[in-house]
Amino acid sequence: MMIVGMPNVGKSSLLNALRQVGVHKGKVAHTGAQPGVTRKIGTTVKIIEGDENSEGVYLMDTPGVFVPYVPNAESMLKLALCGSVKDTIIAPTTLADYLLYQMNLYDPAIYSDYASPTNDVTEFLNAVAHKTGRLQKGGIPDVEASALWMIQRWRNGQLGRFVLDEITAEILERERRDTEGLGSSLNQARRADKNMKRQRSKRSPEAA
Ligand SMILES: Nc1nc2c(ncn2[C@@H]2O[C@H](COP(=O)(O)OP(=O)(O)OP(=O)(O)O)[C@@H](O)[C@H]2O)c(=O)[nH]1
Ligand SMILES: [Mg+2]
Repeated sequence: MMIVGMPNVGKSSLLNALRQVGVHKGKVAHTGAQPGVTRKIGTTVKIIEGDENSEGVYLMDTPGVFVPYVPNAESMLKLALCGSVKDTIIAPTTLADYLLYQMNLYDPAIYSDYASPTNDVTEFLNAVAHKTGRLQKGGIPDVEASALWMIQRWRNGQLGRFVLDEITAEILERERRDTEGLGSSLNQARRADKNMKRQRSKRSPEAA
């Protein structure tokens, strides 16, 4: 079997856990709290012993593969907040702004140790910086470090445990329709690409 999925979702951890439970052996795959820890397809790892009737079950770990299209900016922010993309891709203050929006939807009281309820990310990060001593020379709040710290705390489950997606029957239906549409437009794009290549090779066969 092959284990595939988005970066940093726990594929290698799952492989290690299945091996531990199945054949009582220790960790073989590297794991870590950043995307891109696994860099290539691993060798097969036995997770169920064989017997006279079967050869057992083997598992292969793979590097995370990011979705080819992210439908909108908010989905990208959610993925980044969950650690699917490297933290250098989106500015920490932008991510913290989105986290603040989500925490406010859930319950502003979850950050009451660091800041008063607010919708203003600058005000929020300034308060966090002062509260946690993240200050630069001259007492200037280090908003970037404060943003990264808050994001990390949220990822560790220390700022409320809630789902970023709003899940209702209506939303699920819309999502299903959107992905269906995406599938057919992807197929259309592939067909158009194939046609173009065919036309081109007809015009200049030596280039094909
Ligand atoms: N809370 C929680 N954390 C988990 C779980 N499984 C894995 N993790 C953590 O999630 C992080 C990523 O785990 P990995 O197993 O390295 O994820 P991956 O999918 O192999 O990541 P890439 O190889 O980078 O694509 C690590 O910090 C794990 O400790 C889980 O079930 N619950
Ligand atoms: Mg991995």
